[in-house]
Amino acid sequence: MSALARSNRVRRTWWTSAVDAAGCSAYTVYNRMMLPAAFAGTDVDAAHLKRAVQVWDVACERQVEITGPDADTLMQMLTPRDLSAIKPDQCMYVPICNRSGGMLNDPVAFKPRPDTWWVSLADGELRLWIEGMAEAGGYGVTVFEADVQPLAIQGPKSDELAARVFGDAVRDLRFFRWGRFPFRGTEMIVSRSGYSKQGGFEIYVERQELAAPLWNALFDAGADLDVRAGCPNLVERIEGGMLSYGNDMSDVDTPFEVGLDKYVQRFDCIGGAALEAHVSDRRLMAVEMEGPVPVCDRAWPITEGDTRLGVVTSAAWSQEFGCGVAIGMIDRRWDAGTEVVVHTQDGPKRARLRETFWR
Ligand code: THG
Repeated sequence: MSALARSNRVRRTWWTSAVDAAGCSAYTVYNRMMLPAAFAGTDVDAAHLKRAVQVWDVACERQVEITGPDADTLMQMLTPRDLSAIKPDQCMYVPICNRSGGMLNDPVAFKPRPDTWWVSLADGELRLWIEGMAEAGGYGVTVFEADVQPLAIQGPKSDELAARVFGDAVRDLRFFRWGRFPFRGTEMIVSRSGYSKQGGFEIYVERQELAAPLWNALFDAGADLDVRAGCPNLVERIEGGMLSYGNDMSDVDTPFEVGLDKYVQRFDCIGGAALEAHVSDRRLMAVEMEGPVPVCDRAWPITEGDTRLGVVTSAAWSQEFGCGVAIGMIDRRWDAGTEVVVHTQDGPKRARLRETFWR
């Protein structure tokens, strides 16, 4: 396999040198930025993530800052999720839809200050959409990409590691809550969140000069916890049913089709009328496959007999569960338990539709 060509256009993060030095073996590009994709290999990385603790350079989760007196009003126009009862220390997973109800992004959002939102983007062009909507609607806001780079701590030993660096109070953070915790005479925003089901935190680093000290502090404090550099893990995230924008959904899919129906709570937003009228005939499901599972770099058709009933959008081999784990977009007429065939670039694989993901 050939290497990723680097250039100025593919932005480095504050930790790219450290990530290279830690043995990153593959990168992908996310929001025009370097995102580590593997270290020792997806399987070894997954097993380590499930037993120890990892530090992830997720600076590519860019923060779009919306600030000004109309920030709340604009933010509520952008999502069908009801934001009115958000607590000051709460993070929210918010589907963002276009006028047809199609998914434009699935960010995490929170308010670091009153009148200010940070929208923590998945891969896409959402900043331009938000800037355009703010401009067209005459909202009293400023919209820009903030100079913030998140670093994640993920894995079962995350609490221990975070407590050693930020103090024991960080253990009391609840899921999807954030707080400010001391580091080197300043404070950092830390939330209990992250793109794995192993538990952990995300640190929103706001100053480049603190990036290397934080990285080093985590590795110094966690040596006996077997802390390693890691990254969002393909196998673990599919086992847990965590969706990847651009892979498992795009702007042709509505929140109802990608399992985010519970976040469609109001229709007085962009795309609301389309969502209210929408009748969907397909949905994302878990798909269990026989191996070996090749790299899923294209949609794989799923058939039952002569009928095509959907596509697999992400897949990997799970050592833990001893099967191929996959996410598919499936016609609603087919139920869990159906035996199907998945047509990969390496040939057909037997598979079965499942109601639930693996964790
Ligand atoms: N953290 C932050 N920003 C992000 C991501 C993140 N931006 C990009 C990408 N990840 C956005 N996508 C997701 C997808 C899933 C979740 C978070 C962001 C997630 N899901 C929880 C789950 O599936 O268990 C449920 C969350 C909820 O129900 O509220 O955490 O990871 N900062």
